[in-house]
Amino acid sequence: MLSKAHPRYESLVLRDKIVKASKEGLLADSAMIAHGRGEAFDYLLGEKTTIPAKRAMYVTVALMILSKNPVISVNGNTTALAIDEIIEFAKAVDAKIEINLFYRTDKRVDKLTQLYKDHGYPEILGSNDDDIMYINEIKNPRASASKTGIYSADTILVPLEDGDRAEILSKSGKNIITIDLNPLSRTSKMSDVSIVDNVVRAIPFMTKIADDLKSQDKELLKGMIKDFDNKTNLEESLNSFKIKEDIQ
Ligand code: PTJ
Repeated sequence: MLSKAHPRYESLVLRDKIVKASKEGLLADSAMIAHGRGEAFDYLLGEKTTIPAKRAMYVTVALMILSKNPVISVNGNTTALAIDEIIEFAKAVDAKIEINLFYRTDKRVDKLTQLYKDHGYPEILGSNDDDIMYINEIKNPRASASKTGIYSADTILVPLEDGDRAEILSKSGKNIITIDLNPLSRTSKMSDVSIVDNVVRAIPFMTKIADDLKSQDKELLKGMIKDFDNKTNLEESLNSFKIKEDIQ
């Protein structure tokens, strides 16, 4: 049993979630490596949501509200860390959720599909029964997508992504948004909007602001999107990292 008094309590809770999900067969073999990398970046970020991350999140929510068919792509890690928060956010912005795995196996897809059902979300896309198409006609699992979901989406939020699929998606002409703690990753560089933050902080923050933005004038939301420059914002995100600190 973890003690709340432990100085690294929050971080240990997330580790526990990942370990449990791994034992249940929900995760890719390399999921813990990905999580550890994220932890290291988050540590250097002070485990806080930065101003550039918030700016990117406002633009994300605006984009999702204005989109015709916004989709949230989920994998093993994102699900393990924030399944309920993702479902809540999808409802807040009227987006679909699709399982899209880098290391796709039928067994993992079935388990994840069942988990979303158990959490009150039976309409999950990307399951094994779904109508699978291929983005840009690339016949590899990284390009696979549900016909009514990612394949026909105009905006896709792909948290915690690998660079290859982000690249395939970004070439498809859709708006690609990522949440990745690594501002130097290929995914962060390839995306139209990159949120350099932990998914466990970013998703609930976006749910919180969705209500406010939904009541705003559409022209205001369009203006926010137009004024946003991902490269500049990524540079600002990179400058938020504490690479140098006094040892006390
Ligand atoms: O479930 P699958 O089969 O789709 O596989 C998922 C993983 C994550 C294993 C796969 O996509 C992968 O190997 O990803 P990468 O290339 O390791 O990239 C993951 C990125 O997410 C890295 O840049 C990490 O820094 C970042 N990351 C890790 N944990 C978090 C995170 N970003 C935001 N929040 C986190 N909690």
